Amino acid sequence: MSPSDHVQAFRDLLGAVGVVDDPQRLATYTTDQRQLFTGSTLAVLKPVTTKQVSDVVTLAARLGIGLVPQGGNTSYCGGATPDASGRQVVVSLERMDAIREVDPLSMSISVDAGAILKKVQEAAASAALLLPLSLGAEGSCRIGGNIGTNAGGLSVVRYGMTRDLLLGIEAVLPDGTIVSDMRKLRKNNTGYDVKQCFVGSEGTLGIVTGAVLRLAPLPVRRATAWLKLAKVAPLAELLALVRRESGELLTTFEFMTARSIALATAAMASPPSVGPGSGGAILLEFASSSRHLDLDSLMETILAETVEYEWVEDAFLAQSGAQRASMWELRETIPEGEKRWGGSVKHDISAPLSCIQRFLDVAGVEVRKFHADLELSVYGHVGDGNLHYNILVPQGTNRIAFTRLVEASLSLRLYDAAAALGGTFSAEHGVGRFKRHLLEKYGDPGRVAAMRRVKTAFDPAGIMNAGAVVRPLDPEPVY
Ligand code: FAD
Ligand code: 2HG
Ligand code: ZN
Repeated sequence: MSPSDHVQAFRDLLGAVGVVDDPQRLATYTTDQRQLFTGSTLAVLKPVTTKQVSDVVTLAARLGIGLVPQGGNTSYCGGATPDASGRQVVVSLERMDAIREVDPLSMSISVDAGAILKKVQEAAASAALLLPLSLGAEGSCRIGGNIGTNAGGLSVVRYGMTRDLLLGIEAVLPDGTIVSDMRKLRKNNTGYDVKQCFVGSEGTLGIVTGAVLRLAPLPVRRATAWLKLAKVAPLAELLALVRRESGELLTTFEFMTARSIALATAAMASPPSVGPGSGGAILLEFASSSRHLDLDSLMETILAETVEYEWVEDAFLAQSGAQRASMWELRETIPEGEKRWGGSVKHDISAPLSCIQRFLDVAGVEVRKFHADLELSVYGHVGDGNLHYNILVPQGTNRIAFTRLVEASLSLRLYDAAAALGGTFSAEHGVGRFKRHLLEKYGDPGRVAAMRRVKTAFDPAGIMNAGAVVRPLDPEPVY
């Protein structure tokens, strides 16, 4: 069969609107969002039911065509981008975006995997509940992608990662079998927790078509503060103090350096007047669903203590919803600020909290050894031991060439530093295509061997997202 026969076979299954093969419309699906790599696809398939997904997978397996599941295509590591062989087909879940059910008493929401995260948050909020997953890409990323990457974001310190929110799943295995386990149960010790296999699997084990997510009570009280850090502020100790005094109320502890703040500010139409101290800044938030707690006065008491320790130069408590939103917008605009600057080489570092400061010190030395004039944008979810340690592309430099140069040298020194402290090269963004060699280099050999066995057991023909995350046991098929 020729490639056009293959496309026709998929069209027979999905109808004309379910298959896109117009080259101009394919472009947004074949390039990763940072435009570091462009692959190709025979077509983009857009099923509308789980049965159609199963039919697509079965047909692809029969034709020997590889599949690349795609949600919002916001992956930072090329996980949703097909390779250049032209033998892979993108399966977009964008037409499967229904909110199936909100169950207020079970505190759960059941959705199609193509539902946009923000829409799911809104559906939960309309029932006075919170979907506690919050990230800058929430307006475009989709639940299947969040599950595929085990997305983290800005409230992990309280609610955990996507993994911790997943109660039930519906998915199609690489031979077309449908796993239909959309239960809302908190407890279900009936053997292997199959749904968790899909979390962080980045489309290599099957296609998620539906999910049940755990909800939390919707906070009605929030205290949001902006802390201007002193140069000597010890991040982990500061977090420990805040955590001890605020307990379960702490939802966000985000660190930003002055450079990151300046980049975001430059990209905002009306930035807040807050700025960094000599050691950067922290966005701190407490939230509660109880109307009876006075979070503002608790925040003020804790802030006074941090000032007494001389860790914080000054602190501002948001006085209105608008002020709060504007502090959050500043934080969430940092990636856009880096983009407008001309880009950055990203390092999504994780380290034990006790080693965060040590990582910053060692990494700083490595950066200066590499080049004295490099500029950094460092920020992140320090509450989770996660730093985005990004190197800004020097003005007037070719972004792609600079990225390749840094990734082949300095990046490895930074990952070495993280590894030496018990950390990793990917805290929340995943492995995808871009970091597969890093998993080989830094992953525990036994763990990588186990991953290969899981991959091969689920997908013996290697049909699902070949080239991403991990090589199978058998030679990888060339799709
Ligand atoms: P895609 O990019 O489409 O896919 C991601 C991976 O999941 C791919 O490997 C794909 O094959 C697989 N996949 C997609 N859908 C399915 C499915 N239905 N079944 C099986 N596999 C599937 N990430 C964080 O963790 N925290 C952040 O704070 C954060 N902030 C971000 C801010 C910005 C501005 C941007 C651009 C990205 C950010 N990200 C963040 C990264 C990204 O948004 C997340 O990884 C997100 O979860 C990806 O969702 P997506 O729908 O775009 O997935
Ligand atoms: C964030 O925390 C995202 O804003 C993006 O994870 C990180 O762009 C980055 O480096
Ligand atoms: Zn992040």
